[in-house]
Amino acid sequence: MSEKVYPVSAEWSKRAWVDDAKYQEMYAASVRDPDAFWGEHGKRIDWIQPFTKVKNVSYAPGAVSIKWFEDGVTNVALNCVDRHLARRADQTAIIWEGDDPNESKHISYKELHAEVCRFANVLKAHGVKKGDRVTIYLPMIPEAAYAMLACARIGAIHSIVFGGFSPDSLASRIEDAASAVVITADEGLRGGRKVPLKANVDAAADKVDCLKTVLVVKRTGGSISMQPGRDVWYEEAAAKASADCPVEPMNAEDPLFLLYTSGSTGKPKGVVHTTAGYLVYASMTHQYVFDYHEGDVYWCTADVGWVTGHSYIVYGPLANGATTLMFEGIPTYPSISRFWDVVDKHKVNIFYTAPTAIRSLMGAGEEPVKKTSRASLRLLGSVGEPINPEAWEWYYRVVGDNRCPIVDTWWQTETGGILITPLPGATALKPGSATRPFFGVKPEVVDAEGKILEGACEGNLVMADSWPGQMRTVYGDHQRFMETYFSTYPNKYFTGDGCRRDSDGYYWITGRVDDVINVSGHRMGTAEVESALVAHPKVSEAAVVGYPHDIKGQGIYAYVTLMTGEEPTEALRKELVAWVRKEIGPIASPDLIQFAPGLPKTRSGKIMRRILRKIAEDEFGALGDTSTLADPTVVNDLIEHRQNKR
Ligand code: 6R9
Repeated sequence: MSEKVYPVSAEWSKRAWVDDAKYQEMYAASVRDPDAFWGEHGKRIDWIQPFTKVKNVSYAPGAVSIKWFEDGVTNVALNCVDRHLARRADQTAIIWEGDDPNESKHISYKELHAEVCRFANVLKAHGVKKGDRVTIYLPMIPEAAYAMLACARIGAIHSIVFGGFSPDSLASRIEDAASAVVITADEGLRGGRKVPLKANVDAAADKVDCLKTVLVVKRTGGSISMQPGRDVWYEEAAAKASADCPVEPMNAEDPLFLLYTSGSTGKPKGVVHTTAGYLVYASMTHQYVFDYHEGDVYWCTADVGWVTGHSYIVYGPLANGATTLMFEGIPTYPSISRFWDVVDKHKVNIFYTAPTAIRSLMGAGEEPVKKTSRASLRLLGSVGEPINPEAWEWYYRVVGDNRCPIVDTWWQTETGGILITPLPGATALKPGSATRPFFGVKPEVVDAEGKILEGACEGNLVMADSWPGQMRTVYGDHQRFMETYFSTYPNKYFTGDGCRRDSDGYYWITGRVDDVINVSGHRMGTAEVESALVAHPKVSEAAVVGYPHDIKGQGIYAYVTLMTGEEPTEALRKELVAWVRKEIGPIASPDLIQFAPGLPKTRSGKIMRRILRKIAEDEFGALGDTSTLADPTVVNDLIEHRQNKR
């Protein structure tokens, strides 16, 4: 662990919204009296009917219920668009930077308003009403933001599916949400390559019954097939739609969106976020964590298919009247300097990306960074996985020229917004540490039995109380919500992460302690990859674990047992990798497949992943107790195979 500390500069503590004294004061107030604190900050958004109640939360076993501002009425699009028209109609809301560096555009708040209204009217014309679920499967084009805000405007619940997911993954999400409308594009464009989005929707549509309408945005003009009666060109429908659409009054606790995310067991679950608490929390964290001030140009490089794109490309920044940059492409196209070229082109002040991107750019050396100016940059951010101190130092020194603080923000799809993070004017930085809790956040470190650990310690990370951005339920399965997050440690929210707290009270996230792996900042349930593998006719059993990977953080390691008589060939290995890509999507591609004649199981038939993890990590000496295995010799076979492969 790094011992280095980077103190807050005098300039930063002066210019920022909060310095350390103010942080201490606000934090203390937020946990002493959450009702008073959030009652005040709840006013940062506009209300159609103000709330009179603030927090109404129970983490009680079997009766978990989370409500914030429950009698207030508002609308997210009203807050992200309409309320800015009086003061900033002509200010740029979204800077869109295309995959091709010659393509970009600025969308003002006034234009955003017209586009969102038009989109909302198209949805209405196709029968979408308040409470209906709309699936969005779009590339990183402005229409993605228009579609999200259009849903919010009319009270429909959006469910965005990342464009890298396969037709099967898309189909199961459409089905689970019982979504009648899908919004997609003919094709996406990333790094000069086309992504067959509409063709994927066609394949998914064959597997579901609920789908009635597919709205297709024209992006590349590539040839696709349109099914009459079902498929509609968005541009044609929009040409007939009015640029005026009233906002639907929404209760604070009406759902805003679903976002499917992987857990340790079963199918991905639909994380439900609601209207007001989510928006208050996303906008407040965006302002304080990134120290957003009027006129700043802010860029988060995530995809809107992930929660980071929801909260910190669209909702948080737009609620704050910010200028948010949306990037269609990838960091290495057309050259490895692309991020920094875009920073210079649009004079970006605040830049928020993932450790995996930093590590991969680090590999190409300093020159592609140093040849750009980056003089506009003031603040850097990191999210998605633990950032190793080497990558942190490189980001700080090479990208930030030793003058930009880095906010290492820890949070989850479930948390809606950032929970543990430095504030740039308040928090001395330690490379690799997400540092301290945001206002209203009460982290605790517990041991396996649930005992609360004090002072410097290491254990599992839980939250002792709720914050407004917390997820409310799993779509259609409140029982699963309670079991997943509130049963391991009664009366606490269990994050699934391990962490260390040092003697300064700083938190160091050590990674997942459950069967979730984090590949380049993307969450994958080992169970999902396993069920894809065993669906292959030649596979009898599979066990998947994570292992340390230089660039991705974690790679996917699959142990595969074949059906009797099948040969473990190189060709079959390739076939299985391609199979998983097809079943789930490229982000789930196994990095290593080890054919295993048998897997280490307990006498009751449970696979002992702890052992498989250690073997994948090459820690053969640290296997722990293997005496409960049904057949302990399996382990030696696995180690031998692993060693032969290196
Ligand atoms: C926002 C997002 C959540 C999991 C989380 C943790 C890991 C995210 C992190 C981090 C260490 C950080 N994680 N940020 N670990 N330091 N700054 O990524 O949401 O996709 O749901 O992933 O990612 O393990 O539990 P999500």
